[in-house]
Amino acid sequence: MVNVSLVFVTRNEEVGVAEILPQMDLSRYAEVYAIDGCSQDATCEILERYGVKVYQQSIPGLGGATMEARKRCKTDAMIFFHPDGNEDFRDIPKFLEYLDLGYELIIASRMIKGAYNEDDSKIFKIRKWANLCFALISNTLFGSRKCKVSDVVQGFRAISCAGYDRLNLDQTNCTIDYQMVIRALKAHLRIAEFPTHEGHRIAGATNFASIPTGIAELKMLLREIRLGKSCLSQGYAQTSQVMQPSLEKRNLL
Ligand SMILES: Nc1nc2c(ncn2[C@@H]2O[C@H](COP(=O)(O)OP(=O)(O)OP(=O)(O)O)[C@@H](O)[C@H]2O)c(=O)[nH]1
Ligand SMILES: [Mg+2]
Repeated sequence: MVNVSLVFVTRNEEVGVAEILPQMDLSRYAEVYAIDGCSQDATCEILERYGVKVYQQSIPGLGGATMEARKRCKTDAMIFFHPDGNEDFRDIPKFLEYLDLGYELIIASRMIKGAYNEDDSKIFKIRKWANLCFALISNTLFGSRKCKVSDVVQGFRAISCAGYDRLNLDQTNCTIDYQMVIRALKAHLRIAEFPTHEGHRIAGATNFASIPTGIAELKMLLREIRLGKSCLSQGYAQTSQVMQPSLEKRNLL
């Protein structure tokens, strides 16, 4: 069985953490820790009360948090969980199943059959459509018929440390998740997705307003097009392109 770390990623999420943590079974993970972005509220105290070790990130931003998570990780893989209500903690064990099957990047998708996206209740699904456009572009440019990702900006995901290290990720801001997907496609990591239901933020406000986030994603995408595969760590070429099973087959649970 793969040794896995569960990583909480938090910035001022005291209400979400207080509501979600008591419902979680943390005993299934080899390590559990949080990467915090200088929370001004009681987030860190609540996490520590439930036995979760909290590290402050040395580089600001969501990408900085991801890099800190990798730096702190002593296991084979990391599952990223954001305890603000958007993500269903009951889906976390599904990542373990896929990691044990040898997948290197696993994403809880809000875009595939059986999933629910917060925008699904709206007539104009602006955020969903924008994210589907980003997915279409990266799949067309870097994916293949059998190796595609439907939810490229979803942070609720798991990645093997070996896979992560091949990607040389360098975005310190909110574009880290999309960059991870693009480079995973470039490097032919073994990718799987399963459907998830997106919930509502329990309290507080988003850290990522749509328009500046969209512009940042676009800039990062253009840079990735320019860089091609030169950005990957040496050794990526040895990785074989692994056939991805169909979405139905990948929906194991
Ligand atoms: N450690 C760390 N966590 C962050 C940072 N920015 C955001 N987060 C956390 O990352 C997660 C995602 O941020 P959100 O603001 O919820 O982004 P979002 O899910 O697109 O927005 P909502 O739909 O409003 O929830 C949350 O758990 C935040 O607390 C940061 O700079 N450092
Ligand atoms: Mg959120």
